[in-house]
Amino acid sequence: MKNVTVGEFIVNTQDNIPGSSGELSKILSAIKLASKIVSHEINKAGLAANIIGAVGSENIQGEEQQKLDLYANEKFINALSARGVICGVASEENESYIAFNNEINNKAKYVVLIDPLDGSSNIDVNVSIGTIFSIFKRKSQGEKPVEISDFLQSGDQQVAAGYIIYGSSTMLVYTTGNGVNGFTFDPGIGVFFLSHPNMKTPKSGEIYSVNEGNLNHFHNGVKKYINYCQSENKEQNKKPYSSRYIGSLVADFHRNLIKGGVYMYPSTKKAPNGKLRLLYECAPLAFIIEQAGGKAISESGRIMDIIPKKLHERTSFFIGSSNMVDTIEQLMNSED
Ligand code: AHM
Ligand code: MG
Repeated sequence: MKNVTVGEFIVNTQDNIPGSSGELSKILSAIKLASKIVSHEINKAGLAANIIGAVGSENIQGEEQQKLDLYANEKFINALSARGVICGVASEENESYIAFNNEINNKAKYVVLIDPLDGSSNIDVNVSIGTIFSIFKRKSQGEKPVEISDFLQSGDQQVAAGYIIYGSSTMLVYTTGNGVNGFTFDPGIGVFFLSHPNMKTPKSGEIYSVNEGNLNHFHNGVKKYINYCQSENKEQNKKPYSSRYIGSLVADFHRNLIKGGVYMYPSTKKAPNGKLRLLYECAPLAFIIEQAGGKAISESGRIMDIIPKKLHERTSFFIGSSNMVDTIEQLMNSED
């Protein structure tokens, strides 16, 4: 098979995107560029002491910011603004959205929401981390600065979404609503190649991923599901599932997408609305899993249906193989 680069793939599939005028391709290309720079920096983290560790500040959500969080944030935002193809960006690391308020960017149709470096508390211990992004069409009138309403859209309105995993290799996985494709970075020549075309997740899996330290505070339905995961049923040929939790959303999601499984971050006493953020963590991964044949829900329904009220809104989150998510939903409904 001919080696297809992500650049060639984007150009070749652009015609399948309704109303595409090349701008979306340029956004994906900006994300690709920033991800290479970030990947390079992450790989040096063990060698360059000045790039690991906390900055000493917290983001708006009270989380300690790592030096690489801020580095990645700057690289993605700079790459996205430079192409003149988006009018604004919202990031986990910034309290408010950023309007690229100039003549060229104000004419652009799209906004991007991004978690530049998710799972960054894992950087110092050499565990996989990731970037998650979501792309929407602006709703407000063009040629004016973007408004908050341009960002507060339900997951169903996404035009594209994806993630980059900085793992044993760096991969870019994205969807524009026509299936999911994965590209692996070849650091020798600095190019992403199509390695996982048309990704589909198994309907059922045998992996569950959850921070079981919080078990006592979970919804009764979730507790029952975890009990089910651990149980054995000879008649149904069910063995206990494997528990796998990295604590790095992109890495846990990526493994489960390929092998089949479910990732859960239920509401807890400490995080009554869940911990993860709807707009730049949950909704983009929900778009991807649905495109791969899986499902994503919160404790009250489908993730892609939620209309956000604020930029950094949190939600409970259950995502993965469709049969597994269905069972969780049934158990939660029966325990109301
Ligand atoms: P972050 O955006 O501050 O990195 O937090 C998100 C991370 C996810 O990657 C991960 O799945 C989760 O938080 C782990 O949380 P916990 O340590 O509570 O299990
Ligand atoms: Mg995050």
